Amino acid sequence: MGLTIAQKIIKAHLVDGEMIAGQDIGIKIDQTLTQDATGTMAYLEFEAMGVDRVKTERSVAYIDHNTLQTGFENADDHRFIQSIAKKHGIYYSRPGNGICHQVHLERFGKPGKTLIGSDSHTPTGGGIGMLAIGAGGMDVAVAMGGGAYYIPMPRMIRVNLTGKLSPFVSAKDVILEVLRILTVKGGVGYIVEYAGEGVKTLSVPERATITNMGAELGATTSIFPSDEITRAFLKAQDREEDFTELSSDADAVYDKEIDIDLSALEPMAAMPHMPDNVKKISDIGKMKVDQVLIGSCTNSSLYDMLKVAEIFDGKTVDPSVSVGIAPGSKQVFNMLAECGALSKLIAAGARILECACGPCIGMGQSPNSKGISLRTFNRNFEGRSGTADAGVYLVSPETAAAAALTGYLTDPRTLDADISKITLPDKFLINDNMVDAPASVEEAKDVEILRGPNIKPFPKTEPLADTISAKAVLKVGDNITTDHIMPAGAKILPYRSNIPYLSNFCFTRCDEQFPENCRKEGKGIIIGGENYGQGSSREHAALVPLHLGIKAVITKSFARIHVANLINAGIVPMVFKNAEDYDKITQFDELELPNIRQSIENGETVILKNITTNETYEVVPQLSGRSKDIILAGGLLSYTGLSSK
Ligand code: MIC
Ligand code: SF4
Repeated sequence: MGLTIAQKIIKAHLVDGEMIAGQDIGIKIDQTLTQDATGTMAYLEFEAMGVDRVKTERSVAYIDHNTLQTGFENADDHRFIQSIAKKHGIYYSRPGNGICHQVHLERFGKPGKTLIGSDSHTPTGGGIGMLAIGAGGMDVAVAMGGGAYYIPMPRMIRVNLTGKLSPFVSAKDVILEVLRILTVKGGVGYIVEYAGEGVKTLSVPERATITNMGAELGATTSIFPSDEITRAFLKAQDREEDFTELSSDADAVYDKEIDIDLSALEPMAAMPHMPDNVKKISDIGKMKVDQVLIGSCTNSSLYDMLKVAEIFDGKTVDPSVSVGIAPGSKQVFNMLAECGALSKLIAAGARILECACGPCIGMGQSPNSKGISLRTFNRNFEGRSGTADAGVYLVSPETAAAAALTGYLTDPRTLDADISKITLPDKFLINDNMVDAPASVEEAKDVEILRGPNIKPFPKTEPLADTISAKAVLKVGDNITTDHIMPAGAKILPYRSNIPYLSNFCFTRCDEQFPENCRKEGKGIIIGGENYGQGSSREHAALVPLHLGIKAVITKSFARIHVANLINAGIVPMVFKNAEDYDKITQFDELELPNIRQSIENGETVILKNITTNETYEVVPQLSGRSKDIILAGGLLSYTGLSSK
């Protein structure tokens, strides 16, 4: 039987398990990336492992999330990461060099290699045929130390692309269409592979937009073939030697297939407050827009920026709209400046932001009250923009630019600009002077780790108790995101290295009293609906509940990275055997999980007693061989003998 592209890469990296869908496999990791908001924790964990030098082919630490620096905290964290990178063999991409995924695609990603990153949009690398997966910080730390990365062997979805995108219809519209079809939970347990004639009509930055936002499907990752277009991109990045051709076998078997005719697509938007709430711009109709933001790891390539510059050329942005633009990397920014496109953006009245995540993670540029914000980003979760009642629409750069000029949601096909002549350069501007190489093994001994007062130890874990008795301190509905669990934004993000402080904000978007209730009770169980924990890879969404005494999370289903983070933190993830039992539990019911330890040891379902109502339900631990042992030990660090106790 033939293999898909992803299966070929997995096969070449398999170190544990068998490639049987749903069963745990361990794969060797060639490259890792971290960003600063998850990086401090990942490096504290790496330090705890006592490994001198990373064992990967390439590990890169990026600074791109926490660049607002409203106090000493972030600058201290940057210095910590810089020093630890230097000491342990990790390349360090300085603040100002750009968003991790954009820079990694440009300068480091390689077709056929494996990459895990402590950020859910790591699949951007799939745009050049890399098996690039988002993971929790602890998993990245283990991979840096040479350990395998464990995932359930994914199933495969094939997206057959035919035709060619029409002018002003964009790669963003392709992924919005996939989201419309599959929804935010449709990709859980799958790798999405793009195939068909339409593939060769898409450039690498366009492919990367699609694999990037594939994260919103809940998929393990997304991947494109590596072909002549990939070769041309790598050659233009002066690294043709990194190219390998990759395609699926003609008789490869997929579990699901979707057909998309690129020629039939229209400009679309994901409406508030979910990336799969997708409608055609023409169906949404006329709508006043208050803010337009162009950038983020989804749509900040040179290609995207050049299109916007062309649309803006000689025009002025509407007086009622605030327009912000953040190029994705220093390479993009620099090239925009050199070719004069930056001047067109400035002249039109755009507010040029630093090349970083910025407003995508709520670091500034919050919209006005009840404001309508059009963004080229990938997430529009409620409140993520920093304005609780704002409505965020996710759109292509073309659609964003059109609204910037008219002040209204506008079908970009009505614009009188010609963007068809824009192509990628044969040669990108190569200047890696913002990437610091690590110290040599000899010099590394003398590198001092610079630790600011913002860095606090991570919470203590304990081996799993025989029986858990605790109240249902919180009950939430479907599609709870990690932004609900552990919000980000300018006020909170600087404290990513300070779990005790962060705990004051845990779940407050759902229940203001949550931290208080947990502290009062000292322990608790969370009850959730479908797709609990979707979105970010932030392990803080597990570490902070752990700090607040959460012992178990019982839901209808989980998102992939979050369930792994819960296990790593020693919190037991379980799903209701009968989904209707979810309805029978009320907040503050007294619950008990008798003999949970033994049931997990024996691989049995667990009994959940509702002491308040005198009912009994069955719940199924989301654990396999290795993760069972991790939970019994009280989390990954205890399992590897490295607990902070
Ligand atoms: C995000 O887009 O939510 C983030 C911020 O990039 C996160 C990581 C984080 O929470 O630090 C992600 O997507 O993993
Ligand atoms: Fe940064 Fe936004 Fe991309 Fe997350 S989604 S990595 S915050 S740009």
